[in-house]
Amino acid sequence: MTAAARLNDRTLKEVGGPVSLPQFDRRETGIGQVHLGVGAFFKAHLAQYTQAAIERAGGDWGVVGASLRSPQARDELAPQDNLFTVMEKDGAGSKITVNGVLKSMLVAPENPEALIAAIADPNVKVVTATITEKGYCLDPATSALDFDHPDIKHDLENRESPRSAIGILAAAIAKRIAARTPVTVISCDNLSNNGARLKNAVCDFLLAGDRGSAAAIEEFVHFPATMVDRITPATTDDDRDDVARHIGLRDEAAVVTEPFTQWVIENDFAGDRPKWEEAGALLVSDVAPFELAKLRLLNGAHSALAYLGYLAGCEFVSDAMANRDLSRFVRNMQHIEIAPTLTAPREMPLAPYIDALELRFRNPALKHRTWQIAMDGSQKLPQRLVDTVRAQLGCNGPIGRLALAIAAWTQYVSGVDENNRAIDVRDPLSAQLKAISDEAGADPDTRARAFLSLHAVFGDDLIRSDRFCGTLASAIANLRNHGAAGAVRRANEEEAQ
Ligand code: CS2
Repeated sequence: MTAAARLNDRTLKEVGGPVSLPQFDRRETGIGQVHLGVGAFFKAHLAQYTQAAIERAGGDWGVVGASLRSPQARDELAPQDNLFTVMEKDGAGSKITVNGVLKSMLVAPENPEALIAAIADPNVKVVTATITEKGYCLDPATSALDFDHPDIKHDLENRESPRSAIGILAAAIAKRIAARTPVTVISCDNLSNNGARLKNAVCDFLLAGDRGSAAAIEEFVHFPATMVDRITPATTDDDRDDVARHIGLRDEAAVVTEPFTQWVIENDFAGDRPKWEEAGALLVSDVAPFELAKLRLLNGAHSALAYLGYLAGCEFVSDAMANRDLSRFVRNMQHIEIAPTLTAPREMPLAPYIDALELRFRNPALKHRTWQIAMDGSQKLPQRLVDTVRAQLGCNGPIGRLALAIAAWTQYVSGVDENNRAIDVRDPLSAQLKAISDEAGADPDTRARAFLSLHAVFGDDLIRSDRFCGTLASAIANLRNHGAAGAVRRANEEEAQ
């Protein structure tokens, strides 16, 4: 269906149905936040927290949004005066909000100087970032900045026209240090110790060019850690049509998400900030236990469902969950292999969290493609599955299911599925992963050792664990002989005996 008019400031009053509209004066609200990486997640999560914070506690917290690569988000939002719809959906129905926090959009490659100036503006007190795991350009072994990364090399030579998020942040932070205007920079990506990682990357960049002393960075810039959570698949044409049916206007920038949302932020700010706690965010002194629980139980299970589910022919996470063997396998993995590696935060007991995850993954209204989650596995596996293996190896705990999920990844990145159909593998290391797979050939033991030698994903310790090498080789053989569905069934049967 095509609704005639487009959502924008003028048509906002025509929005039909029970839709929440921005309850603040967009025009009068000044800018206080810059966000790097305006994608579906930002719209469904951070923008909603900021909108609710402004509505409940006021303040000049309008947002300058930035895209780091393509102009698409800006082009979708421009005819809409940067308004967009957030539709929360589950089997029971939907709830719709129009979000109005975005004041303007910048596209970094078109004008990096404008983005640097926006971040350097002293009125901006917080910078939030969703730049994905690979956006940090870190050496996975040391967590130091990867000075061999092509974008970092480029940016060190072109400091005023950088192209990486790190180069952009560093250029702006150098200006803020010179002007002595403090700022808080908040990483909102699914990485453990995300604040410290972002700080490392930016500090390494600045120190490499004598642009700031470590002490000045400490004094003027804070990098709190956060745990962010809201499952938000890429928007589809069907989603846009559904939104149009509900609001009576076309919205090319709409997002569809789940009702659940969570944000835990380390209470370490350099200055003022939106009152996000009024919107339900939790401010704590230590984010690590929340972050680890979420990364391992949610994202770890997500990646397992993505690789095993994809190989078993499931297009969406909800299809994978509808497969009784797979959902049981993942639940066992969470309870038996992941939860024992975690310390539950008081506010987040693990058994109810796992139960809630099951319902969230089953959400029939979200079309979350296994292929989407499978992307960038080399960047995601370390904190989602490999660290959990490491923790279990340390106490001789169970690792069979984690190994099967990792084995499914090795199959997935080979570029062909069980029926010899090509897989469109998206990963910064895709060429290297394919080469490892091709060179290793079919022998499970050789394959296990070849993949475990990949330092960027497995460090240098796991190849030395005979136990893990053996378990991974068995999982690879199991997958080869029985297919993903069969291997998962066998893992469940073994557990029942
Ligand atoms: C997902 C996450 O795409 C993925 O890798 O696992 O984006 C996940 O949906 C979010 O972390 C949920 O908060």
